[in-house]
Amino acid sequence: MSEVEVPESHPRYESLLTRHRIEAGVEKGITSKQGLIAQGRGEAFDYLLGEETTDSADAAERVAAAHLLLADHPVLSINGNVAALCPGEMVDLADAVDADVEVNLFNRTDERMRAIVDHLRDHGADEVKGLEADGRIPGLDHERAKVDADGIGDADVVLVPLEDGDRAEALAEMGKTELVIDLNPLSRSARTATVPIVDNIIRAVPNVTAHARELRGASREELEDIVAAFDREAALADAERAIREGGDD
Ligand code: PTJ
Repeated sequence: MSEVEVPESHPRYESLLTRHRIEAGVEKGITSKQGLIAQGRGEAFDYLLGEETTDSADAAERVAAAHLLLADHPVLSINGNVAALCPGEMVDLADAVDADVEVNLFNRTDERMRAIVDHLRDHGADEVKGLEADGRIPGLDHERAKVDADGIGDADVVLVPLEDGDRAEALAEMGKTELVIDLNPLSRSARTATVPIVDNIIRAVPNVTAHARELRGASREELEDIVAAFDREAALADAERAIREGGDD
């Protein structure tokens, strides 16, 4: 038995663990109630994908790692679902690519902001951005637009997992390279991303970190070649095909 009262050999172990973490996140005041709905939506797509990282998602995760390594100022954006599902893994990725982490909420309240910052510190983060909120994303209403001017405001590459479509679009319009993790290949977030990663965040983040560690010795030219070879339309089409056909071939 582990964190959840189900043996790891259970065929739906990962899915049950994910649900448990989101539920615990709501109880701790980290995750919003809407986060439960978002989780249910994601879970349905993951079920259709066979709850596995497809070859195409793995390739996108490698491209995301290359972008993060090439970036001048990479920032990992953290919302209430991300904080509940993989806080330590996000901190580990930030270490691997020398990125900032910033809490950025759709349903922003001071209590949730502080709870998430503390939760990330408990999982090893030194500095967590987001409380300053002295920058704005143009074109969004007040609360959702708040960012740190020296965080997401200044970033050239942003990882935005489980984002709502409006804000993903607004960030893309600011000219930022957007790496999106979203199990729905038809979502606006995935469709506006420079690199759409159609995979469960629980699998995706540790895999981006593993790729980043493996690519750390690569030259700038090699990383640029990896980035240039990526075809986002093909990645989205692969994901949609995998969902319709029930996982990888
Ligand atoms: O914490 P907050 O206030 O910032 O709110 C965060 C949520 C997630 C509630 C908010 O951003 C929201 O409402 O998002 P949406 O519009 O429901 O979109 C979430 C997307 O993430 C959907 O397309 C889901 O399919 C996808 N998703 C859900 N769980 C996962 C996921 N993708 C990858 N891994 C998951 N575990």
